[in-house]
Amino acid sequence: MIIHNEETYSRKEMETLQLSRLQKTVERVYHHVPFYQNKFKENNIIPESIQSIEDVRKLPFTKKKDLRDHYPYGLFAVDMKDINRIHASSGTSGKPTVVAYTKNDIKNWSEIVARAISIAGGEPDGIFHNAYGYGLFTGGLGLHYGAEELGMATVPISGGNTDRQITVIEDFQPTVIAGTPSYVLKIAEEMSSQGIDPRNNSLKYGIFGAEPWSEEMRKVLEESFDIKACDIYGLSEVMGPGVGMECHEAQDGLHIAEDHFIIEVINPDTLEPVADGEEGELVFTSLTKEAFPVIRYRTGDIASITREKCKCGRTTARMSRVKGRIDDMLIVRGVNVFPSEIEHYLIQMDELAPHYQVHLKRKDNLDIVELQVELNEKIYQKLNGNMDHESIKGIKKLVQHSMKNHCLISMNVNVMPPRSIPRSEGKAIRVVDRRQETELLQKI
Ligand code: DLL
Repeated sequence: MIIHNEETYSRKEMETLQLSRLQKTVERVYHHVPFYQNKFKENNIIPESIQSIEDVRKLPFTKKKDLRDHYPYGLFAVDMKDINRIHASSGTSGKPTVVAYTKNDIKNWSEIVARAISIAGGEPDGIFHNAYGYGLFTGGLGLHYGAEELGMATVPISGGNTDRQITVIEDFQPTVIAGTPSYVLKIAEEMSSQGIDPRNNSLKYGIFGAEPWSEEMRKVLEESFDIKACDIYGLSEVMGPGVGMECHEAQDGLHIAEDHFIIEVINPDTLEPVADGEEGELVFTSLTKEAFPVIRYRTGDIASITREKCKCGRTTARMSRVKGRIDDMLIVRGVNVFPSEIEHYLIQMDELAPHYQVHLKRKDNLDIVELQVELNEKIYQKLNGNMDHESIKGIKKLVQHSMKNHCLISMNVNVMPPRSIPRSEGKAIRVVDRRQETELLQKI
């Protein structure tokens, strides 16, 4: 196990390093990004205002809208001649957000991801099967450069073409697999359906993230492949994958690369900090980025943090699993629920496969929730594929009951045959929100 110096710093050592890097970052954006300079001036801030690490709270927040408003290059802090790489996030609504890296940024990012892979159990002499999508998405190239930096033999297979993924896993003998948990689960499912035992291969560790996933999904993935599965977190605006990484020793929260980012957790309504251990919105300030520094970026992701030393020996702050994005939270008849909470309970039901989708419609000004679940393959075989069988009604009632009990929402449940819910090759689509559309249709 390689533990880097910075990962075991005392709080004081870490904060001293963070303060000097924060001062440089504030100086940089003040002089090179008019958006930040204007915002700082509105708040009476000059670079010299930052004298202690707590002073970060004097700085104004940055939101996704600010990035969109300056599409594509308006928030870059260096000239285009110094930009080495550009990525963009998919942008489900409107324009994507565009981010950039200098040569030095790529070097830092690669080192951060190399560190993350080794936190998760990866070793330089291993083989890295990278099933994250390559392209504008930061997942593919981010993990690729990190794995190479660590010295692993890196297989840039990208997402999709599941048959080829299986052949490569069988033939190339990877030790680590990385991808979205939903897609890697699809690989396991496909292997089983081809009569290949996914437990019977060279894989030892899984690095999964880019979408919310539950503790129960971890168990499913670990058992499916006989691996240790760890959570990786990140977002393009802040850097990409590697901002946080769970260690394979404790699997108890994601270690934040605090030498490169300041993490805060705030109440999204009052914008005040919440106590350690309490859930809130994650906010990040970059400390070493040159091309695209971000100041107090509001991620929209809900999690909590702890600063207690981890069993693995690292002292860096750890964030909990991300429950979901505030935007993805379902608010149904006054009750708030995240898809990851639905997943938590669904996966515990042996009758079902670990796939689901929530469909939202609107009728007579009321939200209607339909939860689509899939019957487990073995039960389906037992019933000879008869989906009208009495026991299907029983399963439906069971799911309805569990959702009402645990998530406090009444749902229409649709139990579907195995493999009916679309699988994704990247981030899974858990919620299909047709409320606006169905409301409009009713009005016509
Ligand atoms: O998803 C970066 C990434 C790539 C992370 C590969 C991990 C592995 P974006 O496409 O910009 O970047 O999406 C960022 O995805 O704000 C979260 O809402 C969500 N997300 C990322 N990692 C996790 C995770 C990449 N481990 C957005 N758990 C973030 C839950 C995650 N949600």
